[in-house]
Amino acid sequence: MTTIVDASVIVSCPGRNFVTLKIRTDDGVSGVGDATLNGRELAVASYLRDHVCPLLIGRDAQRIEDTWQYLYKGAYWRRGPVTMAAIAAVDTALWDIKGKLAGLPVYQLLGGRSREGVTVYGHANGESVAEAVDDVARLVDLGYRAVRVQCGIPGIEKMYGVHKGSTPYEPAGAGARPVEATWSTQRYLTHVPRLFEAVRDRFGPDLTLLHDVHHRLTPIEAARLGKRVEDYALHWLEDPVPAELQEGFRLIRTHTTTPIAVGEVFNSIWDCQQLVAEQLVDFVRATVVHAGGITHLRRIFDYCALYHVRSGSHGATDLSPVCMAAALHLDVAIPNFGLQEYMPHAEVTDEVFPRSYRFADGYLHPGEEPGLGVDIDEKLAARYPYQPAYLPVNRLTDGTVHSW
Ligand code: GCO
Ligand code: MG
Repeated sequence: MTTIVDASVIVSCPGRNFVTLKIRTDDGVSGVGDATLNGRELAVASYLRDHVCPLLIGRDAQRIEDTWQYLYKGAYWRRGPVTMAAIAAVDTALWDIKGKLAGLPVYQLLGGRSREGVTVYGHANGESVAEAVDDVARLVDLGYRAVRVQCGIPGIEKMYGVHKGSTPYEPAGAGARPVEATWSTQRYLTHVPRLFEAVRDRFGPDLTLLHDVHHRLTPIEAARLGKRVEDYALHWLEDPVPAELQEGFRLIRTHTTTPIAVGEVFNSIWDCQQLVAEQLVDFVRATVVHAGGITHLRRIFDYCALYHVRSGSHGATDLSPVCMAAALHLDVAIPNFGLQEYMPHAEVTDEVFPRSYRFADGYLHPGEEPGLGVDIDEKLAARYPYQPAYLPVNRLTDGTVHSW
């Protein structure tokens, strides 16, 4: 038996806030897990420190499934982003430890490779359609095979997904309160088809294109948008509507053949149970940190496979390199992988999280190191203390709060 002797939570802000769990064993082997929940980081840190870490001491580090069940069923209060991020961190760290003890990269423990590399999509954006089209060219030159495209909408300030400069896009703003943005569905629906017409004109039919609606439409509005962009053959239209009402997607499905991706905010299999069983979506975007770790995410994707639904995991910069490493081991192993989002982290983030995964020719590769191939430099992390930061709040022009 390999006994857990220590579990500590590291909250740091190298470029942005991250919560990282480190578990140590009596064998001297340690593992890391990501527990970052953008804008609510300290809630997960407390859940771990105050309620989970003390329970881990003395447990067998090799019993991953049993520990998952112990934390999920044992809490009595099931699901929810805070609980599931905390369980995810423990689960991820235990897979890392198991890999190191076995001397194998985690993907080997998951059944081995199903593909040579993990196809990723990058983010292109611009204030205008012309700027966004040029940004697509930049990504194509970097070797990306799939590109998500967002652009500014005339009359809408601070549009989601659009930013200036070469630093990675970061929606969370530093400060004690969220910034506020405004929204107009009418303007958005008129403009987006022009963007994709221009992108297809310049790049032709072969480039894989995606777009993120970021939960802002109603089902019938989303159906209209999906229909309008059918000729531009999007690989997926992401989060067209907020997904609490799973049956709402029936309306979208009835009207359009544009594929739908959903689920970056999902934290359990139950969030997509109906969406998948009724084949109302094509890609599920749940990821390791927010959906209960490798153990639960694999369960979600296995379930998806029964219904022709593929993975399309979230990979924004608020998921730490620990989460990305874990996602890549799963991506490379599962039979129904679809696509992986990739937003490179800031240099300072990569310094704090030394990692073996690498980008080449449009693919990410998890690397061959035992475990996940990622760690946290705790001394360096301590130089970047937590800074309050929130995701924006969105309002209609009359002041009504709208989904951001
Ligand atoms: C994406 C996401 C992000 C989220 C962010 C929230 O598709 O990458 O929508 O941009 O807004 O991860 O924390
Ligand atoms: Mg998204």
